[in-house]
Amino acid sequence: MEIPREAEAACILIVDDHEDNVELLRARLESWGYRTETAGDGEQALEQVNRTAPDLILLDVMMPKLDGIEVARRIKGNAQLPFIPIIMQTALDATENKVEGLEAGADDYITKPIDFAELKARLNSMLRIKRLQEELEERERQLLEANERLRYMSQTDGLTGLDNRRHLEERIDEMFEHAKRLNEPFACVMCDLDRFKSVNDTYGHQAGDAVLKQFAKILRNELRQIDRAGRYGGEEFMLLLPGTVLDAAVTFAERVRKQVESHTFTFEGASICRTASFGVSAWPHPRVKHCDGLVRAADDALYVAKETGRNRVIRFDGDEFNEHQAEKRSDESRRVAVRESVESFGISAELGDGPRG
Ligand code: GH3
Ligand code: MG
Ligand code: MG
Repeated sequence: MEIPREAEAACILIVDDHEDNVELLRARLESWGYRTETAGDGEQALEQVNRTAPDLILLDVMMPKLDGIEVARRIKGNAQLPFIPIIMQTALDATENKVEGLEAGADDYITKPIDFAELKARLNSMLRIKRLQEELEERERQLLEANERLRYMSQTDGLTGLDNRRHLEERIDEMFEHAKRLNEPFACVMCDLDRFKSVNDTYGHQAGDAVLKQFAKILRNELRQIDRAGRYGGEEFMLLLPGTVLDAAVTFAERVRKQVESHTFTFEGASICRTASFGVSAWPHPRVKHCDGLVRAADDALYVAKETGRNRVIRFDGDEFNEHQAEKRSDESRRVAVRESVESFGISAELGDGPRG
């Protein structure tokens, strides 16, 4: 007899308590090219299935101790197992057995005495279904993998592997809401590499990229598992520290600052030293009402760090921050006063812009 294509390597487990039946089936199945395994009772069948799952089970219903119905129920109830088609062997007149067997999870049945042509057709059809099922599972797995890759790419900065800005913004909203709900502190650190443009100008853009990657690695090493770090813009990074008060966030930023200061960035044999500036804010704080305010506060503090010499950590609403803000305000009011006095002499501010027609 010709070997069915889909059955070439299929292994069929024959379960029957009558040795003669087992031998008869085994001889026939092997003559069709199938591999076979055998079990003389339900328990043995379960053991064998758990050891190596066959491609199909030809299962007798009437067996002492554990009958075929129970064996089918246990196999189909075991989520660890792959899909194994079960064909029940039932007596011709046992309609009840057939219904019970199908309900227990059997996929098909064949009546005894077995008609071998029918058995062959049923085996073929069940093995075809199994193959389709496996193809479907494989496609589903590939789809899940592709989705996971897409999700990762849409949330990650390609250069540094940290969160990208869009993802950071989603994160910070969630984390801030979470902190408020639990009434737990939440800190935000903005940091920016100092004079980074000169890295590109001196060593080239690729060296700049290498510095950004190494900088991200320093951040990653310093962060706890629950913290998040992301690339906010070109050479500007944002760190989110849940459960962290302002003092602790400043200490943390200071530690990172020192790490960066003492680190030698390398690129193709060149050693590059750089520093970074940090602005730190935290909630709860009387002047930080919402998430945007938290980010703005850290950003304002970073601005002050840059203005006051770089390679510094500035805390929002700290003495240095407030002094600088006060200076800025008095500069601004001086400028306004000068403009007003100029205007009071009837000279327009645009006067100097060009000749009058
Ligand atoms: P400051 O201390 O004021 O921050 O000075 P800076 O030079 O770091 O800042 P500036 O904003 O003047 O320049 C930032 C530079 O960062 C300019 C831009 O070309 C560079 N940059 C931004 N993104 C990337 C990147 O992905 N790779 C590289 N190599 N350079 C980048
Ligand atoms: Mg910079
Ligand atoms: Mg910048």
